[in-house]
Amino acid sequence: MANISTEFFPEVPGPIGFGGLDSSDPLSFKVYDPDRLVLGKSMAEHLRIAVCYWHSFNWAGSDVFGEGTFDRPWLDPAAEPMRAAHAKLDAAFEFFAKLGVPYFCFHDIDIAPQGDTFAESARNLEVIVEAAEKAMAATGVKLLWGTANLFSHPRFAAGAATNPDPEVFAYAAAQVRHMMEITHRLGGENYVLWGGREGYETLLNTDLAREETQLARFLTLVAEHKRDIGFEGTLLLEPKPQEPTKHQYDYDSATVHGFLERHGLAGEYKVNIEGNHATLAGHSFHHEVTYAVDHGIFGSVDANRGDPQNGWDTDQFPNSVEELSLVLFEILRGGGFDTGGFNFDTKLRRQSLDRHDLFHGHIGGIDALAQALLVAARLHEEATLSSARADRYADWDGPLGRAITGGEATLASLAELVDDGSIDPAPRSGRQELLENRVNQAIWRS
Ligand code: XLS
Ligand code: NI
Ligand code: NI
Repeated sequence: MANISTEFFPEVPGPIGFGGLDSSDPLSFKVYDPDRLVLGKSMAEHLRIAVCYWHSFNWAGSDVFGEGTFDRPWLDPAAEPMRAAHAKLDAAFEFFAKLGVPYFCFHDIDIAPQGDTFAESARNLEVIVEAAEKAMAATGVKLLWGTANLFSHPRFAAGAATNPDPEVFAYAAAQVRHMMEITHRLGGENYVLWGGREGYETLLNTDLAREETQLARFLTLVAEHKRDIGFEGTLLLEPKPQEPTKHQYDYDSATVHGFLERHGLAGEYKVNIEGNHATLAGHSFHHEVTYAVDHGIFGSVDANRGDPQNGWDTDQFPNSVEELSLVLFEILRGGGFDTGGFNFDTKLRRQSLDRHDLFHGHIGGIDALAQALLVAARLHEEATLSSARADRYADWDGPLGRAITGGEATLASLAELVDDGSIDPAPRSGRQELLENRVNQAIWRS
């Protein structure tokens, strides 16, 4: 196992610098220049990049057909678990610092080994969190969000909050309570709940209404605990339509929104939107972000992408400037991130074996986001899309529009206007192709 005092990435000397498009150094940013001002804010402040602990440091590259392929010595089952956890933490913080990003994210079981009892797991976690606190202070890397893993252990096979066994609900509550407190202690800016197994495998044994009530109860307890401990970060739910369950209750942003409204939780939670989850739900990444921004529930983003030929969560590094430009455009339209950011919930491909590949994946994804930010800023400055939208709805600010939305108009009063011929609407062009061209031109010119 790697000696904890030696570097894991010795060939990467220091923080990845800005090299510009003419640099031939693959270990340099081509577009991301953290201090560069865009619309009055630095790129770093706009993008608030985080690295995720789980895929990058706690996954050996296994898939359902084969074992791990990556060089992650601390994942060797023969390694002493606490020593391995320290080695993993050292490598992770070395990576965060050398990549030069401001944030990281983790689940409880990513960083500390699970013990035979809850108390032992909690003690292990406390020890590693203390080491993480020191590493954060030494590197200046901050916590974007923490979360509890309520899906890997066999006890969660039938869900956590939605489990038919209330003892599993209680166990999940204990785990979340502990992780919320740790997130608070580490100065985390958000707390995430991804309901990986809050769903069903078959309706034949599932009571949908009961499971929904249980989930609402759980999320209410979490919101109450947030107040009890004085955590001022944002609570985030992460929508996903399925996988590992056949159907997940947090299907997409609109489903989560309806759930929150139904259970008196509106205002307590926002959403953490993941690119690949959006496409799994049959939406675009653009759609999910726009829905959340327009309904006041936009919180944070798990930046990644799927593969259009695969129907599962491949969690690839984001690399489409076209897709990300529209995502960034909507985020800027909503005023930018508050406590959220772009977390790289991304997995290397199984054949990406070199230690450097982790840098290449992140560097490319961060550059794609930076370029998309430039495009989005240009679209804002040119007001291309905002003026087209405003023009399209302008008549709703006129007397007829105001009478309808203000509640003065009735079906009868509207029918009267149509009957006497004073209303005879002429169809107008939506000008989609023109707008698509404008977006492309902004991409080409940025
Ligand atoms: C899995 C999710 C997971 C969450 C955190 O699909 O994206 O990684 O982000 O539990
Ligand atoms: Ni995610
Ligand atoms: Ni995912």
